[in-house]
Amino acid sequence: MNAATAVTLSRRIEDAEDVKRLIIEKLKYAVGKDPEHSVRQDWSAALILAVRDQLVDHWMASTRRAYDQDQKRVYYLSMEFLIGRLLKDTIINLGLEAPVREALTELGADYDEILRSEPDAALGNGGLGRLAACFLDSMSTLGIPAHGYGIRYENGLFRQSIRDGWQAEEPEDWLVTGHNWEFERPEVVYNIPFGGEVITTPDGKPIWHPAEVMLAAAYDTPIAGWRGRHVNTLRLWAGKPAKRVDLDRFNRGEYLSAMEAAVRAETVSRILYPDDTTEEGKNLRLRQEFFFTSASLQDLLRRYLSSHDDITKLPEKVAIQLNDTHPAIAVAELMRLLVDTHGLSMEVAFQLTRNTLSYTNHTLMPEALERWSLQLFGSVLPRHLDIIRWIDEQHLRTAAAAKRTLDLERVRIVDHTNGQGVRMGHLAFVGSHRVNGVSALHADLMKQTVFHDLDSLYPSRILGVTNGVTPRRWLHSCNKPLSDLLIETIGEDWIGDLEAIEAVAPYAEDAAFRERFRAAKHENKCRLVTEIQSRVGIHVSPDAMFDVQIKRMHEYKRQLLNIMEAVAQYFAIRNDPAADWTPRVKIFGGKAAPGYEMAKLIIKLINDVARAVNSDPVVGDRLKIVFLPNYNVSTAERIIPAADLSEQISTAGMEASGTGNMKLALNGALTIGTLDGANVEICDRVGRDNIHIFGLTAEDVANYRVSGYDSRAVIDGNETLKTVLDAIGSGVFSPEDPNRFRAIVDRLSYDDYFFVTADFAAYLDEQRKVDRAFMDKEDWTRRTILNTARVGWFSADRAIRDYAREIWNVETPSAEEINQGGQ
Ligand code: KOT
Repeated sequence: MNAATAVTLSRRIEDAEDVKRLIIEKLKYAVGKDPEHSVRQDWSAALILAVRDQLVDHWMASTRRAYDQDQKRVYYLSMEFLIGRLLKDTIINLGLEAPVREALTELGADYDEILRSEPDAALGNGGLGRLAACFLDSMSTLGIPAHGYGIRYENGLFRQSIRDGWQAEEPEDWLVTGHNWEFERPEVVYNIPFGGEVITTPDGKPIWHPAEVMLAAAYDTPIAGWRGRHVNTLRLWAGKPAKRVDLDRFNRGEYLSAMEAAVRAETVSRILYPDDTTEEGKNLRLRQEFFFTSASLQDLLRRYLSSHDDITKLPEKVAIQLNDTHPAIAVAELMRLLVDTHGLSMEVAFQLTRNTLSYTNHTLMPEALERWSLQLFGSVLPRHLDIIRWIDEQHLRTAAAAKRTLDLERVRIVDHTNGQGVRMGHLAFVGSHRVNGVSALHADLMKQTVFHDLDSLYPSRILGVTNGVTPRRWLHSCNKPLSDLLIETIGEDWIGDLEAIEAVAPYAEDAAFRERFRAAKHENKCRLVTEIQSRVGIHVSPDAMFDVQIKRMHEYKRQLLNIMEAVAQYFAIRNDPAADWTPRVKIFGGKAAPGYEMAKLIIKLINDVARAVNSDPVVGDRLKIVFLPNYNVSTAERIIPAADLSEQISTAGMEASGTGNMKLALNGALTIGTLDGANVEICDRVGRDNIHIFGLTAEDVANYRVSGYDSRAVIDGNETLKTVLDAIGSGVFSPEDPNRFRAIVDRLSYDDYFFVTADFAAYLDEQRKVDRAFMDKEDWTRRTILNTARVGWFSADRAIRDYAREIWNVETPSAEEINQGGQ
């Protein structure tokens, strides 16, 4: 045994004694604290460092294997990674929960408290960022050599508090207590040029003379998958100045301006844009996108060239996935690097680029489709604008040669018509060999709408890869009562192969099992009752139905429809308190973009209605309304296991997929939803009897958009709807400011773009069916078990296998191999 192995062995955890020894060692020698005087923060740091050590050998082995076997690598470029806390998941993935718990108890520390003290890394806004995090987990689980590339934001998504019912925002400083998972890589830095001009040499070669060059510095977080055998890297880039201080200026006493370049460079990774539909702060946003994309491409090319000498074989060994258009500049940047740095021709570079890149679209909402003005684009990335014009010319030739009547202006990447701009969706499409939607319906709508012409030019480029979620975090780790019951009943194969969860379906007919399934749900509900009491001071009963809508606040997601139903129900209860009501707790959680006034007003409406309902003694436990502040990954992990009803009520055609819908169904909640996004496929799998579908279809909505929709007539024809809107609009819930919600009622009356009034009656009908169904405890439980049993297909592992097969051309092990411990 050589010295190196000896060190390795001494760090391996076999039992609680090892854990104790390692934690104490970390406390003393890494955190620098005497155990006697250590606070929770120190214990947390020590535990993370000790657990992180467990990953290192597997991490290095994974890297070595990729090199030795010359495996194809996958690079997932994403502006957002909503990873949340890592400690509990990593401990569970490594199978270390029992010894860690025991060790901490013996050391007099509280395991759960320590887990809670880890900051929730919110480097993302919502679904898109959380999907990226689930995909990292699955790529590690499947042993795919992969890197996530993103930005190491100093401030993640803002912290939300509710003041007097209104959303207030404060900066989130997750890095202040130190990110103990990461390894700084001071040696991995790249130049990132910006601005300036392109000058063509006498022999016709364009040379970019940037006005400014900053640095991108790498920070690595190891990401372990199930059983921890394979460990991948999340590499996040921080902006650094090429020169920290301008000494000349400093010596002249100009202290602030001496730091100017440093501040400018660091600004690029300062904050995550809190808006998940519109682009703001355009210049900085464009710089952010280029910054992390360029650093990532330079890094992966360096890695490729360190073991290959033929750059033209790049697509055989590298697949790059663009998570929406935020990294779409990769098309031009990869071309630039191949042509300007590696000397390839434009034609060859374009072939390689297209064969390497692929693009995932996450929304068709017009305001979210990125588009940069030519003026801005040319001033920040002049060389890229030239390259994009070249690509556009080639593309236009393809279009002109196609035997179809096409409006050529509409398919161009560079829009020469209204306002002139670069269409990033078009750029990503033209520069990719595969373009995917995130549900079957969404992929269809891509072909029918935004990408209709491009689809006809490049047929079979578009495909659907329905999203999925990791069963490790979203069942096994967040819902111990249910996970334990499942393991006892059907074993633990489902953790690494979620489709195996189908084996629990027959138990839906077993009364004793149903009882235990209900008991698990009840335990989770009791935990949430305590949290609701302590965080917002509302007492709710665990026997009531927990009706949950947790997601970003957006008009298309229609939290408004939900709260309007609550108002209708409130009035009905007041009218007839003695009737046989099904007790309900409506639970909301979600952040509104700070500049999105309507979404913020809807938060206020929810809280104003909650105040009236919760304090009305006539109502009592029949209806309670709770808005839980600062919804994030960790709160989701506590709410989802406790949910009975999952609200997935977006305007049909607008939610690309949804992933909360999958997590909630997996944890035994029934869905009330529209036929939108992945709800359609959830319905197909759980069966029409085990889901509550209502409302317009995407086709209905599209037809109304053409023929016109008259919400006034609908309101006039529905007494309940009229009463609800009159009450909201006249200040029944805001007596101190009767006109507060006028804008909401006006919008619904004159321009109900999200079809809230159109779906109102159907939604209320379906909710009453849900009420009746919930009263039949045995049948309700039977249906919830079937939901859990039948949504195994919505595993992120399945989604990643689809990407690997259909897009990346990468092999994955079979489910049996995963469960038997192979790679
Ligand atoms: C935000 C800005 C621009 C483009 C897309 C987005 C976006 C889309 N952010 N989150 N999404 C959601 O992505 C999820 C994962 O695919 C979907 O499940 C969800 O329906 C999208 O709204």
